[in-house]
Amino acid sequence: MSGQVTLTTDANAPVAVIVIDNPPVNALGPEVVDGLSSAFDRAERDAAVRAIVVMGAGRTFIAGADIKELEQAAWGGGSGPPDIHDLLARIEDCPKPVIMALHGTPLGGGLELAMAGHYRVALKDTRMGQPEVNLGIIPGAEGTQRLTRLVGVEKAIDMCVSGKPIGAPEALAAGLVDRLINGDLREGAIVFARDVATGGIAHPKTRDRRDRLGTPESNAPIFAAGRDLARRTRRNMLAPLKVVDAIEAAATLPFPEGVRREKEIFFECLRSDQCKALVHAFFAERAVSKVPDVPKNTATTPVETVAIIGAGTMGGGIATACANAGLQVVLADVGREAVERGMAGIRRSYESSIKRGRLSKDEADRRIGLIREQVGYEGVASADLVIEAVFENLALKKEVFASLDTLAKPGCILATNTSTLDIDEIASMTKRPESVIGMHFFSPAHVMRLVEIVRGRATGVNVLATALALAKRLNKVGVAVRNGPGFVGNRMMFPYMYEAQFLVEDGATPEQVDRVLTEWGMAMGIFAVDDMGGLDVAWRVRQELHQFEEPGARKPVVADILVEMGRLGQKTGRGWYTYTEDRKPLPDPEVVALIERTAAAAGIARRPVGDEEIRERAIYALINEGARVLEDGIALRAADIDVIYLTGYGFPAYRGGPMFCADQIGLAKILDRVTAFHRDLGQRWAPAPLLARLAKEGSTFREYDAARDASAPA
Ligand code: 3H9
Repeated sequence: MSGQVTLTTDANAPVAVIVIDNPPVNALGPEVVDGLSSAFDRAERDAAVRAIVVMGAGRTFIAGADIKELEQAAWGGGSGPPDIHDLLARIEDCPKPVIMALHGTPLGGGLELAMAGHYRVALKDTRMGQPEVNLGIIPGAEGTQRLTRLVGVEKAIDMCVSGKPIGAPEALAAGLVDRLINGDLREGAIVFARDVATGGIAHPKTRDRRDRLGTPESNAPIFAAGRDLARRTRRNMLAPLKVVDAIEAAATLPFPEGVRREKEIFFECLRSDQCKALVHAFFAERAVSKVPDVPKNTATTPVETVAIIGAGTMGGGIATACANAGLQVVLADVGREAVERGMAGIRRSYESSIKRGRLSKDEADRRIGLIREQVGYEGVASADLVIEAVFENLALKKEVFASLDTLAKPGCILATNTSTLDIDEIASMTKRPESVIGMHFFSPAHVMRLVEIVRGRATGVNVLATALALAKRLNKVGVAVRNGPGFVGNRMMFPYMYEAQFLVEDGATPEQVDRVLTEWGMAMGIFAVDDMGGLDVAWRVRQELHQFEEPGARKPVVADILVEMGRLGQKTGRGWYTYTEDRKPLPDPEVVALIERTAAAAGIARRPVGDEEIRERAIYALINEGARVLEDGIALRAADIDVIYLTGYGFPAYRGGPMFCADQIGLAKILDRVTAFHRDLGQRWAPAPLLARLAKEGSTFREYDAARDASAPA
């Protein structure tokens, strides 16, 4: 046995209890596997033991294979996750009943191990599943074979394609769990073990079951629907389609052959770029909260009441996010009408959650009850933290901060939701610049996971730590960035958006650009995004950013005219597209005619623009600016930029984020194209010095991050 697995025998019951203790999540590393083998040796040999319970110490049963080992294997190093096929066979063949006692999040290899036991019991709040597709792989420890046998083809497809865990009551109904335990899990599992050990019954082996596997005729439409689900919901991804193949093998082949097929597919997926990208995204998301000069034990300000200034769409979304996290909220605006409109929007959003079955009416009412309406800003006096979400206009924000400074209590943190403006200038209006910080939420703020947390020159480390902790409490991903026009996300977004607009002026159409970008994997095309956000909003931001543009640089010529025409996007039913009642975008010949006219007037000779040019100009514009953002120190790591784009801008997770994707394409190739665009299209394409340097050294952004992390103080 190892230190990570212990075995004790319950004195009153002839039951051995094996406990896995490998914090933080009891990942299935080699020591755990060896420890389990030895523990089973002992428990089997001990004649006094009549049954064996396996459980996890701490917060969870095994939450899967160790993803660090998967990562090494994906990159061609290390021996990969331990091979547990022999262990699974010996558990299933154990002559004594094996009861898996589940709590927390038995996921991936953890659930696979549990399914090799003869029985599973679980605490009611346990959440279990096969999330491997989220890492670009499929279950590789017989999970596709056993899960299908336990819950049937349809449910197995649903769980493995979505990767979403299910709760214990659902698992009980599906046949994945045999009993729910109220109270103490260990005690409950021992009672269950005693019952089955004395029952004189044969203990079920999952691998021998065929009763839920269906027939080729009954399964054919289920597999077709499963593949359709994978294509629709996990666009362009390999693993979700491949997992259906593995489940089909479970339904059609004898168990050992099904396992062989699963193994082949597992390794095919493990070696894919998608797996590397998704594993990168997993660790990158967890690394963002580690900011070198903000140690883990930094004191934070307790936050129970948050005041939101500005009851518009953004303010309403932030208020909802705070109420969802159980915080007291003051929703303030200058006029009664604005506050009432904001509150009505919040109510509508909760009603829609009730309609979709996501929330009970009681729970929605409880959350709405946490939000207090306030006309004027006096209500901020009770707040521990204020989030200003008024119009994107520097003069207005400065005015608001001057008055917040006089009204908020000492120690209260003053955050601005600005998406582009200078935090230091805003902070300069207060006598507490150390308490001023940016918390840039993304719309809709109660849905989108990203919060860019912007440190000003004077922002205190404890204020930053508090903002990061608040983001976590709101179930969001907070990424610390430095102050600078547009911070990280929008600074990169503008060259990308401009380039898309130049592409249509040069000869493409909004529809073509959006099609190319969505086919490439972006959640939405950039013109659809602009229409959703509001062309007037982008216009306002452009006015603030013009001061940072190179004199004489090319500027888009069509967008301003659309704003003048009142084509503000979805909210006016017309923008780059025309919208149907149900907000479906339709290409608008009037817009194409306008583009042609405006381009001609500006002396631009339109020409056919190919899809490849669109892909390169749009994505490389993003990457080139990303390299500048990194070199300027606005982002701490390339991986932080990736997280920002994955969680806030609809960048496809299976490409790992713009900087990871750049590494995959090859920095030398990108530099080559950027240099050519610089020659042909002008100064805006000047290669970012960091991109040029890394490309010339044959290096990557990943190596750049690793070198910086290694030199950062521990
Ligand atoms: C698999 O099992 C393949 C098999 O089919 C076949 C094998 C042959 N490994 O998320 P948190 C770390 S694939 C290594 O902040 P939470 C994480 O990095 C795997 N490390 O906590 C973090 O470290 P740090 C299938 C892991 O409470 C710390 O734990 N399983 C692993 O919000 C806390 O994590 C999955 O995909 C791991 N497996 O959420 C499950 N898991 O503190 C992936 C976590 O240094 N994990 N860490 O930053 C999760 O979904 C969540 O972490 C979990 C906890 C729900 C478990």
